Amino acid sequence: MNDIKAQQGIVIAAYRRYTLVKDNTDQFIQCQQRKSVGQLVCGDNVIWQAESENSGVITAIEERRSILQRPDINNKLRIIASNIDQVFIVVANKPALNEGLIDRYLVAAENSHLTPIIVLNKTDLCSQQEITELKKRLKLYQDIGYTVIYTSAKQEHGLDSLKNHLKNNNNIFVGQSGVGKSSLINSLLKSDARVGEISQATGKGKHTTTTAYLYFLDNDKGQIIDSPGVREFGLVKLSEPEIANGFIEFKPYLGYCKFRNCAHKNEPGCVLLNAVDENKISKKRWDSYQRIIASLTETR
Ligand SMILES: Nc1nc2c(ncn2[C@@H]2O[C@H](COP(=O)(O)OP(=O)(O)OP(=O)(O)O)[C@@H](O)[C@H]2O)c(=O)[nH]1
Ligand SMILES: [Mg+2]
Ligand SMILES: [Zn+2]
Repeated sequence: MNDIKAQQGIVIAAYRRYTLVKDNTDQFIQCQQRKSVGQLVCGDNVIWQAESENSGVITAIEERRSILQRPDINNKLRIIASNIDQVFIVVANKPALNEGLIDRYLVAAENSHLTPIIVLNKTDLCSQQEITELKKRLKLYQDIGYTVIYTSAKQEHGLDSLKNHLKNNNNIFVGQSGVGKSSLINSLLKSDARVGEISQATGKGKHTTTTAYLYFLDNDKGQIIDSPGVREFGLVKLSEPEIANGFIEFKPYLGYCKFRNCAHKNEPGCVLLNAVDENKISKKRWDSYQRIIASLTETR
């Protein structure tokens, strides 16, 4: 009789045909799953039973401490990863920095109670003037209270600072395709995650990483999930108040408008509009908030 006792494991990657699980002794096991288990995602803690030396069957998922979700092409919400603490929003000058995308990730992270950190990668590709310009744009986020880290995966710059924020935490790298998420992980861990070229024609990434994959930091405790790049990050199923809450610098003002149901458009006594007028809230972020609210009504 095989050893069929229940064991714990963590989902490294959930593929279409099987799920890769790492057990407590650092062995990798290809698992099928009981139907009742439901959708498995990278980072899930699972209970499984051995079937042969390196295959098994997953019988249960332990409760998820946190999740990061995003809508798929059919606008259906999908969980990208579970049991994470921090979301590293990786950006670059190529593909171009897009504050709208950063803001959407920030809203998603805040609403999932995850700590976002912004990483500007590929600093080696920037001229001094470009760096100054990018730092100015990202200072907006530092002023609000977010951490911004500057890295070059290619020249291995900024990796110590990145590592300091990664250690002892469960982390996920997100961002547009081609910004260098997998390259950063390779530089950090000396791993061999697949890295792809940027399309010469469009200047965009080629969606090289297709499935989220969990890596472990060598000595320090900590995990990093590499996730597939996106073109856009939609935010379905968040309400207007949830979106406002995702703009953390709005928080001191929320609930103080003259009208309880203030839409913050042109109502008298709107403390948010007032704060924008007084430059206490950046006009750039305010416009971004309005664009997200407008996009909600478009998709509904
Ligand atoms: N010059 C330079 N190139 C980089 C750097 N980081 C990544 N690249 C290059 O950018 C391209 C895309 O890198 P990837 O690591 O595949 O990007 P990704 O974010 O994982 O992309 P997806 O998996 O498609 O989401 C590759 O050609 C890398 O060699 C960097 O710091 N400097
Ligand atoms: Mg990748
Ligand atoms: Zn208002």
